[in-house]
Amino acid sequence: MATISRLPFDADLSDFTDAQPSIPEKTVTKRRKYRTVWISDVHLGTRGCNAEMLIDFLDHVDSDTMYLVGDIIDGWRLKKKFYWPPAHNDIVWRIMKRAKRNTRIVYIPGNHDEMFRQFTGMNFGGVEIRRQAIHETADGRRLLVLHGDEFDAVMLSHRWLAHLGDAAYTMMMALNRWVNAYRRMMKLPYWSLSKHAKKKVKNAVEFISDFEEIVAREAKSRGVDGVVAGHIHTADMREIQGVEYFNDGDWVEGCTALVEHFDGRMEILHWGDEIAAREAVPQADVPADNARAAA
Ligand SMILES: [Mn+2]
Repeated sequence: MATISRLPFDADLSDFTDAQPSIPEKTVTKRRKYRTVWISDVHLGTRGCNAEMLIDFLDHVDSDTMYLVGDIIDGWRLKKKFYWPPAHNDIVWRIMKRAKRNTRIVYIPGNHDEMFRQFTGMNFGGVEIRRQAIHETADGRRLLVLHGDEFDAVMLSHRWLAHLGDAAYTMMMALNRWVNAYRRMMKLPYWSLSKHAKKKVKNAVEFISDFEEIVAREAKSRGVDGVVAGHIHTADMREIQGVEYFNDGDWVEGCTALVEHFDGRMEILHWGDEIAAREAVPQADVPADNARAAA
């Protein structure tokens, strides 16, 4: 508590947004604009965070509303070992700048950034802190937005996986970094290790589908049309028991965002693929949708 109260929340945040980030904002002729963007599980403060990919995303995509669906900052890991490179500050800078440019930003802290939950209902430099939210899409569907760790206790049978998971996951992410550093050197596109591993490991698959079903059941009991969650680092969108289930994935290795188009249509953006598509087209800043359609 004592450490929290010393955080400079009363400081004039324009001091921060007026300063320049270490990685300058890209001058993109026309940013892709969506009605809504959801991102989560960024894990700032850890080596696993794919900050450069997220910076690239933020420099190419804009929205009327942006939801930060938890585990944006990894307070657990930061407590053990302080790690805060300039690129991580640049992400905070870009989010605050967006708020200043009138993007509505709703921050729903997760379990790794639960220290912000005590500020629920408050607003910091245009960033609203909420425990959960109801989002209404352009075509009038109501979506419950939450991080998803609130269901961990229900998933008792998988508790061992949560404990084993953290160590194993940290190791896998280290491996993922090496694999992708090598691939970058060889000019190969970004490749997600755990995306492939998750498909093959039976327990992980069961864990994910149990989570998805529990979350969908909760949404159904709350009488909403759908639910947007994060937490399990697995992007997905599908119907479960008559409820729309969305997961925006993560920026540790999946590097995905969930977006709502202006007509209410939802889509998962795989930013590694978007960068690859952009780089395959000779002219700069051609929207990846066009690049895909042309391919
Ligand atoms: Mn989480």
